[in-house]
Amino acid sequence: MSDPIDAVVDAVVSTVPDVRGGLANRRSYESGANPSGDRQLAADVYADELLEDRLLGVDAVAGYASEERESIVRTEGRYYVAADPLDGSSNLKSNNAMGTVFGVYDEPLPTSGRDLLASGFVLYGPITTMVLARGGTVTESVIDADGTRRTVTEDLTLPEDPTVYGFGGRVPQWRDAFAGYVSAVEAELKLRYSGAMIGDVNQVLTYGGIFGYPGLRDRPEGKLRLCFEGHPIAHVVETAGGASSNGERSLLDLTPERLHERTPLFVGNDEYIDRLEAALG
Ligand code: P6P
Repeated sequence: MSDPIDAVVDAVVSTVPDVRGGLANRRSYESGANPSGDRQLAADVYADELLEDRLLGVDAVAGYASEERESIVRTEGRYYVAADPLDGSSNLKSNNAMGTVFGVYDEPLPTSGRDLLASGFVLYGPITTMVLARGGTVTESVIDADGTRRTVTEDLTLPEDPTVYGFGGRVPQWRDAFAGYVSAVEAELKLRYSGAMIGDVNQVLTYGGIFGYPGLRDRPEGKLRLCFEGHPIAHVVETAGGASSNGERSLLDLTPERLHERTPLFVGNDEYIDRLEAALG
């Protein structure tokens, strides 16, 4: 019998050729919005429907939760998958990177990030890659046009000499303590911010540094969703030897009360996370 987590990951991989091939003609906005109030592109809906179809076809999957859907689709199974089907889809109009974020939880959602068994993301960049964290290690693969997955990096770890930073939100909305922290960081690192979390997180995984979307004056909870973005990305970066935080503690120690709950989100080298928590403390 095949490993059930492998079957979940393979189901995500099986959507890649269709999603990548379907982007060019799905750049229009749908009439509706997602549960977070974000406008939905046709590509968001398409990727979400593909993921639901493929993941619910896996016997081990008991539920599929999506950033694009109000509630969880439940079935018989063991594991619960949360996905942001197309993180950064607003980049489609400007032809910049975006991708799919997913987490495989051992408990019904919403639940603690410590219940993650695997997490990862598919990055639709100049090439298509998957970064996967499971079993205490992070692997990077290339996914070819025919859906073949080829490992290119084993035991991926954050570089010890950080290079890049990127923070979301409008600067006037940054709280004073955070703005002061950024003043120090920008004197040490190079700005890399693309508007798609996983593109920016992949820069941090590649070059070292820190990415974040802080709590803002007018939006103290920040923008990014804990279950669909915070937990999976924190699990990847912490497995790669880095750290995560909501400004106080690891994102993995947080349990959302609501499925679409937002959180301030920071991931990167532990030196920068430690300094952030000291600055906001
Ligand atoms: P802003 C994309 O919409 C997203 O959810 C993340 O992928 C990204 O990091 C952030 O929002 C970008 O937000 O406010 O810079 O457009």
